[in-house]
Amino acid sequence: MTRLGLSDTIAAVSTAPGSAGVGIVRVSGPQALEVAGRVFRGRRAPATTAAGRFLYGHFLDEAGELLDEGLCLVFRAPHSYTGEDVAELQSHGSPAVLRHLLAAILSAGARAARPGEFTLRAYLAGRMDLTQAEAVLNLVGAQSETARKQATLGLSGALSARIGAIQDGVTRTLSAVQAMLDYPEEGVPQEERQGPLRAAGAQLSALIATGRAGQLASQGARLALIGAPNAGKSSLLNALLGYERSIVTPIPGTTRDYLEAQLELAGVPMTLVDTAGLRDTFDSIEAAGVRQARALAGAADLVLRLEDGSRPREPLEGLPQGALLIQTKADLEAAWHDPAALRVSAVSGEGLPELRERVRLTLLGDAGRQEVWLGSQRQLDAARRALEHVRAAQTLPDDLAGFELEEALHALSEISGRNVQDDVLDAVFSNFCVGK
Ligand SMILES: Nc1nc2c(ncn2[C@@H]2O[C@H](COP(=O)(O)OP(=O)(O)O)[C@@H](O)[C@H]2O)c(=O)[nH]1
Ligand SMILES: [Mg+2]
Repeated sequence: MTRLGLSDTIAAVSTAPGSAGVGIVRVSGPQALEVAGRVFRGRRAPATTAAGRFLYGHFLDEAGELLDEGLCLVFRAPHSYTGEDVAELQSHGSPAVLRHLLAAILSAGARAARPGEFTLRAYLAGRMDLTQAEAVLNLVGAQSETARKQATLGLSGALSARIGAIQDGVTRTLSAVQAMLDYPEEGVPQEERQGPLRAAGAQLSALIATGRAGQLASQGARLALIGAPNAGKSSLLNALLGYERSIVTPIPGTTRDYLEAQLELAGVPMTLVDTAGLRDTFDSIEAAGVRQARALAGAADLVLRLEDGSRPREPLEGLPQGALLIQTKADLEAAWHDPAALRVSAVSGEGLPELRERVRLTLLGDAGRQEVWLGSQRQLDAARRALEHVRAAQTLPDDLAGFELEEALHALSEISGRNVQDDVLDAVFSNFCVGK
């Protein structure tokens, strides 16, 4: 269904729902300027206006009644976002006006755009590849500085360039292998195949390592504070947030429910989860909280395991692997020493910068050192498949290696979208909102 319907003209409200100063209805397709002209009255008609100009005028509904005043921006193919003729109608950002204006445009001959259809058209017109289209999606949804930066890089084509370099290496090796099959007596040395393939494998591994970081940066990470009662969980939550979100008392078992707070930590949007202290208890409400805390620990991207540094240690059991050990109350005299523990104080603030840095390193790992990250699960899956084929090619005889290299190239070209089925496109673009 994706490739059909490209000859028609589509329209949608492109600004977010709700009231705003300005709202935009976008119209794209061969009839865009004519359709816009049927709902817009200005000094000239959009269809006779030069590309890159805007008109001031009035918007009218189907009955010819005044809807609003505003602007009509005129773009002509191929110099527009979609590569088609585009009219952008800017009215006041009133949901009522925009709804009516869109209805008027639809009865003037446009069809309602599907989610992501403007960007799909840009992709089909060759104005961007699939990594750039996905970067648009990530940019629109970016909730953190890191996510925004990565999306902007993706949009600039940096990820495509990185993939292209890997493709070049694999293609060169494939030609060498094929030449060897045609002229076996020439005997291309083994090293001529292994060197470039090792390089391609290393580049792919580095990119794959960024896949999780990319997802955490765009979707955010859940961080659970786990520990015995009075370990200082709620105090640490408040210290990281910079305000009193959670109740702190010297009475063990104060936090019986769990609570969440949002903050951006190390460029990643995080949900901090404060939980009930882990202990055996006869209080049925507190016991429910303890069960909940263990479940929250299991579901978190990272667990901070807090232990009171000023009291003798009591081991906590049943926590997920990979939890960060935090020794709290560093402003008091330490009752135990463990080189693995990070000492922090919610009172003096000591150790908090180190904690933030450790969280960043643990979640993003080496990805922090890579310039471009993979931007979607789809890209990650394809990169993993490409790596498998490259690795297989390293161990196989020439005729079979050639097949693996072709498969690797196929997977790589899926990332930039040179080689994808319609169902892949549908899956990508259906994640967009209408109007993008
Ligand atoms: N001196 C000191 N006391 C702390 C620190 N963090 C928490 N406390 C105290 O330890 C007690 C328990 O703290 P709380 O945050 O409620 O622990 P939770 O039960 O793990 O949530 C309270 O009396 C806090 O004032 C700290 O960094 N330094
Ligand atoms: Mg608490």
